[in-house]
Amino acid sequence: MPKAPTKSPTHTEKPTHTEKTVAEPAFERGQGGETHQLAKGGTILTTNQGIPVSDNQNALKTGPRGPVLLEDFILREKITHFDHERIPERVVHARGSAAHGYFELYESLSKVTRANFLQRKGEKVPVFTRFSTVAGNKGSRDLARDVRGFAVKFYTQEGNFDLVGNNMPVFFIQDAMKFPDLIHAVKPDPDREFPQAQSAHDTFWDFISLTPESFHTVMWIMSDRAIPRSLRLMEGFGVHTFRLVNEEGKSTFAKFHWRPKLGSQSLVWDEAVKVSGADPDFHRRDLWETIDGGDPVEFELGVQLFSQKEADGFAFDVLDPTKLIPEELVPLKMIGRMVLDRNPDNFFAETEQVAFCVANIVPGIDFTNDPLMQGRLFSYLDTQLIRLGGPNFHQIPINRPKCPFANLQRDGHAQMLVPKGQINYEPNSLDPAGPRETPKGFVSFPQDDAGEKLRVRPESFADHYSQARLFFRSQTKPEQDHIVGALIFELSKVETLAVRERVVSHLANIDAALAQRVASGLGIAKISPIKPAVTPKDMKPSPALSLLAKAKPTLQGRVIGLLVGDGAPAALVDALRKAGEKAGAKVKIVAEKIGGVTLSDGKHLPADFRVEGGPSTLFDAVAIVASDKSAKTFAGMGAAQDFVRDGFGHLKYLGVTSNLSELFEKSGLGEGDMDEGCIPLEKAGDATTFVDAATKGRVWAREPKLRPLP
Ligand code: HDE
Repeated sequence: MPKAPTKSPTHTEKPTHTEKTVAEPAFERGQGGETHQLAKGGTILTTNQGIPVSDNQNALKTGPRGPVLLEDFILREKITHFDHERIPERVVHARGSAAHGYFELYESLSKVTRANFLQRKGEKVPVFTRFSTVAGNKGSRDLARDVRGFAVKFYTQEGNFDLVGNNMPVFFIQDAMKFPDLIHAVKPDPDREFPQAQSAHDTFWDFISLTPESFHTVMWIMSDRAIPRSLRLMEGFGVHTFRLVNEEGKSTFAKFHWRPKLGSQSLVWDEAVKVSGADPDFHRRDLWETIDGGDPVEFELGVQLFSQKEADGFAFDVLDPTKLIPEELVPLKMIGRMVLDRNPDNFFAETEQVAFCVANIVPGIDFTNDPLMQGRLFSYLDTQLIRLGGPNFHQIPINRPKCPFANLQRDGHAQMLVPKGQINYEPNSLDPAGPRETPKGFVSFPQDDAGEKLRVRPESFADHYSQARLFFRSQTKPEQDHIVGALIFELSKVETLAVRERVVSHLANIDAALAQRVASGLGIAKISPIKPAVTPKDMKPSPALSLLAKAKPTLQGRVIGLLVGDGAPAALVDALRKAGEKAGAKVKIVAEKIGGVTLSDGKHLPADFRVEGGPSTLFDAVAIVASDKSAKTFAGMGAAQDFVRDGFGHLKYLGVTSNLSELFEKSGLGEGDMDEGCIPLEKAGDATTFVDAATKGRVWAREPKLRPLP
């Protein structure tokens, strides 16, 4: 007997991609056939050919239990489109998150560049910015130890300028020829397709150990810069030396820097590992929710400007992408700000289809001979052709210039425009109004580059260790410890002893004590020397390279987690929330149940997280507020114990009511462990003491006791 169709109501999303509205009422139909009339003017669901669909629940069959008919063009169209929903993910930087916004200029840069968007103080141009990890696939976790991409598309009046940078100012290699090797080495092994989104494995370190030029960037990825707290709280760099060219054709070199308005902040490694489990979308969610909540994300754009003469006097080559220019040598001049204030409407259409290209520059900005940059000039357009299927991807809304554009290129896969007329060539006399060259157009800087055809590395690129040493020695003690810890962690995952040993030998050229400590952590007794091509030099430490040296006390844009128990003192919870919000933080409530808690005044407090799903790793500072009864409940809950243990272990400021000693003991923390980062919460007034202390970020003095290093 055929079964009667079940009656279950469905909620179909109102499609936004069709705009077919008709005067007659539209219906929403449940799987069981019941209909709900939509509001007047509601959208009618159609096929891609515009044919109204009368049933979006059931395929066409011969009888209720009969076979599905091939004739069902509605089903076939829907499934076919679905089957083709994916495009190849980016071969690197596959996982990304992006936002719209604008760039606003602080003052005219007309002295150094004729770039139209850099002429008039206060002028704004739209931008689209995509942040990414490099090694992991599209679905990998956000908190992998990795470089972060920082790519900005400026939609200027004279075309798109893409500043396709990273959150580190240097790169692993000096020549584009090595890029596929570097990426093959770090990506999952070709036979087993793991490890995913990690550098802690043999192939990566094998390549590194044979590539001394990579050691400066290795110092950066072993530092906390590789595990940022948020995409909003990290720096960005254009990496290569660019050329700015003014109206008179005079050239000035430029390095681009992005600085987050709220300061930089990173996680500690154990925290990053746990965040990866607690919330693999930690960065993506943070960016989305911040903007969605109405808080714009802001970065300042700075430039280091210098002449050819100055460049000639530096101890390194400005064309070498493994070198940075210390800010103490060429100061940073802030020229504008970028405000990201709108989330994408559609992830695929915008974040996935955006096509950045190093070759997208505008009149007044030019390339240099950095061999890595030159290779990139080829790669990005090439990769878009495979990813986006043909040469017309510039017509996709997110890639389309916002200024007029016109030429005589025609046809090609997925042509979206309908060019009119007979004339598709130039010169022509038949279409005098058609597009023509202009003397104001892009002109390449007339650099005299004549030379022999050679496959060589310049001598001036040969010093591989001095800047690695500069970076390491410019870090504060906790930051140096983290580099040591990261190297020991990563190399302990390398199975081949010879690779571990080779890396340590390179480290000895950077800093003898660093190498000793790592060797000791790995149980390597003897470090064999590797002779450097150029003896490393001691450079004056650059405090600008340290995150902690520059950190300003603040909770702006940070998140405080309050673990609140039933019956907890209402006045204290309220005071904590107010003090946190006054300091610019978001305050999230964590409770035993997602339904929330009842406070001492009998009022109900809704929760943002159940404690299992809201571990302290998700917050910048945490407080635990309990009644005597709920303190007992927490003491018996593994998740509450972890909340305390990790909060303490990740060096956070902890606000605690006096009844929590049993919970602390169960978390492995006794009276003797309490330090200046554990702030007693007795009365409402203590909330400010806790919040003021928490602006300092972390209790660094706690770390050596918790994670002793050689
Ligand atoms: Fe990229 N890089 N890259 N890269 N890169 C790509 O382009 C490449 C390099 C960077 O959010 C790819 O559209 C080569 C340095 C970012 O969409 C590809 C070389 C820097 C993004 C490519 C480099 C970057 C990419 C993959 C060495 C920092 C993501 C998909 C010669 C200055 C952009 C794509 C986005 C993406 C090639 C080195 C930054 C394959 C050949 C150095 C931020 O074209």
